[in-house]
Amino acid sequence: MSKKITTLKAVIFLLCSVFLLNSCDTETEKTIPKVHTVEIKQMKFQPAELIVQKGDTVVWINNDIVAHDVTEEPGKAWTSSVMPVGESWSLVVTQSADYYCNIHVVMKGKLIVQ
Ligand SMILES: [Cu+2]
Repeated sequence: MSKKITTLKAVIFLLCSVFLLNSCDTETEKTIPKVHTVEIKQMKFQPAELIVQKGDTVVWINNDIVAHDVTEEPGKAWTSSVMPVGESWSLVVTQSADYYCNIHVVMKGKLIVQ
């Protein structure tokens, strides 16, 4: 009885391994989403223009001395809400967008999906 269970466990383990290996193979064929970082510093988004692939994640980090936000322009389709100093906020990018800081409207940035 216990030998059967051991064999069964071995078969399940083997099937899982094959499955995992297969999913690894298919993963390498796709474009693996990247994570990009935009630093907010000295009242600027750095870099202000960022070229990304669809599905990539952009992380904004507020390394300035005042609070900022990241808001889509012109429709406010998405917003980080207020980001205190030291906070970060991320977005999975599906389309190109212009954005700005709703607190300091002169601060502008751009996401370009290629
Ligand atoms: Cu700001």
